Amino acid sequence: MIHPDIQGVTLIGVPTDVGAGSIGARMGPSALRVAGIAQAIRNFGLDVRDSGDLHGPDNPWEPAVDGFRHLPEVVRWNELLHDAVFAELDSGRLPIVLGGDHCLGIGSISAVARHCRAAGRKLRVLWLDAHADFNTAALTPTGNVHGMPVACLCGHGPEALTHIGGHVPALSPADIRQIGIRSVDEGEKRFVHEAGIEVFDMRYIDEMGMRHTMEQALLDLDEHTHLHVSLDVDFLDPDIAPGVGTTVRGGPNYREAQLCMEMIADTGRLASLDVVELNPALDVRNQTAQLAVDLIESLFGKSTLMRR
Ligand SMILES: [Mn+2]
Repeated sequence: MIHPDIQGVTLIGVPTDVGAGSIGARMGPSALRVAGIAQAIRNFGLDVRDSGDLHGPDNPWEPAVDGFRHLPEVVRWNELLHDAVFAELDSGRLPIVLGGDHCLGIGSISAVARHCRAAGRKLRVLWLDAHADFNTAALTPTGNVHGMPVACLCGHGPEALTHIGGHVPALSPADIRQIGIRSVDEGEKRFVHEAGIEVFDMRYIDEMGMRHTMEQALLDLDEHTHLHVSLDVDFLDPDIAPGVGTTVRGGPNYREAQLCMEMIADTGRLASLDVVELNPALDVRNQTAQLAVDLIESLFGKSTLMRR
């Protein structure tokens, strides 16, 4: 089940990997389309519009400058995405961002936050990821901006990125729940704690189970809450999701991932979604894209429940 106010769903392809450490995520939108994402959502009786791909700058594949790789290109793609996501939300539709790498979370979620401020909605962001993505130019070992979107959204980053959406910070750490985290740089770890982001790492999921984890992450949602899911495909265990540039062992397995999605669906508050970091060049027979579509079906309310 999605948010009851939603008029329809719009797919926004963002074929870029300017923020990533490997190339290939630019093919993510095509792979998700080939895996049948539009029809899968149409099967719920929803009006689905594929708005095609955004057109931004090429990936120059240069080393970092002042701690950032490809900053002008990252800024441009995120400005384009911000405008596209905001327009869809403004017309009452649920945008699905087909990434592209996770730097796109900046443009997408800054637009969601702006929409929520204008509409007087509360916002809850679920960041499903193996990484905290809370690096800064000073902390990052690589300069790849896909490791920085949460920091940028919380106001820590270059002005050209933190100001997208017109409000700094775009997001309060209190609005974010991170789930599945298992690879965080040392300095980044300290910074996440200082910021006060609530993190459900893999140790927590191992000890408490996915059910309890999701109950905690979804606590205090009400009818005015806009729920945004930012799904980095590296959230999933690489055994089931090999098509990612930054795989980390020990992620949620198939059933845990399904339960995670089903419990989000049960809230009936989903109102926007990013699917990012899918890298078809590293995939095996498009299985990771197919898995992503499978999980999105659960996110939209497909259930294996046999109970009445
Ligand atoms: Mn990520």
